[in-house]
Amino acid sequence: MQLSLTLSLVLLWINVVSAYSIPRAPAAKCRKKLRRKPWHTLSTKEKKDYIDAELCLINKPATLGLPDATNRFEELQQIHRIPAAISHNVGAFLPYHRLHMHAHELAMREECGYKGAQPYWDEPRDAGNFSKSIVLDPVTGFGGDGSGPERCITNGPFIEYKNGLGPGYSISTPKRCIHRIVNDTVSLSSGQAYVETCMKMKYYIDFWPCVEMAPHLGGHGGVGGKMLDAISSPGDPLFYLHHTWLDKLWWDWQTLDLPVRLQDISGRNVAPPLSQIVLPNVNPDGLPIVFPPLDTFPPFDTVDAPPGSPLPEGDPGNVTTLSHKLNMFGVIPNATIRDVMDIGGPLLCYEYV
Ligand SMILES: [Cu+2]
Repeated sequence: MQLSLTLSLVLLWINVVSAYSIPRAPAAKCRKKLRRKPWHTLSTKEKKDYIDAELCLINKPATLGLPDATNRFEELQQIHRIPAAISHNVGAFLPYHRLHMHAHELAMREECGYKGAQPYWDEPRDAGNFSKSIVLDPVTGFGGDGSGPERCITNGPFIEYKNGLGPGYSISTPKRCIHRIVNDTVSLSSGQAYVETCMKMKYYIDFWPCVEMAPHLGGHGGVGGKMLDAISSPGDPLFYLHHTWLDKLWWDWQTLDLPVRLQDISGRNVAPPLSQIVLPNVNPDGLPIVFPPLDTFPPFDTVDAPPGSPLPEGDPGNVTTLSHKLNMFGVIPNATIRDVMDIGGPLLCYEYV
């Protein structure tokens, strides 16, 4: 009696824990892939559903006890900030962000009743002309450019939202509006010519830095403000559309030689401090890269990882390998790079259409 009571209490506890704190384990097989589409092809209703789900995450209390994150949206931002020094300028850049996009998509679907997939911003359509993009539409999109000394957004569904995470690793008190400094010239780096340069790369060791430089900069710098914050940019919901597009670029490149590129991962796993990285001003094909004005970046003293930040785990040496661990800090189970190489695999189970 005593034993069976203890046993059933243990089972009850396991049920409670698995229902509330450990997200569902992925299916053993991918049966029905989620279809990720470009934003401009979504219906008005699909756009609204996505934005409503983002607002739902913003309005849901935090559950993980991560420092300074006050809601679910900020927990997803915080799991980008904490490991930012080991997920940028390193081989894990694309795998880490692939899993992060998946975590966001899953949170929307499982916690906010969203039925769709994570959309992406097809940036070459708007490169050089971000200010006119329908992504920034005040009614069906994410609101437009910022204005005034604080460069706060002045319209759109996120106008009321204030975020305290950033700049860089620092915290803002009081919290700040979502700020943007749209720059059409900087957005040129998301153009097709830059994408094609990267697509020509034979190995991941060249492909990853190519993408992290020009197309990656185009979205972050073309929107500017919060989006230009390498550490805290997931405080602007546009972050997820931008990085899902970069994920698509990686997948497009992988599919050019799938058997080889489902295995091809490399690159250093520790980067120099962000404030010491010197960026090239041309891409590998010699196309010019225009940077946003220096004073629009987060202050240098806020971008280097604070003491105690995580170090890479799972690689036998200083090179990124398939067994490299991707830490999601409880939002979803941790995974390895091996788990995210195939977007149609059992863990991720999506496709780009
Ligand atoms: Cu990032």
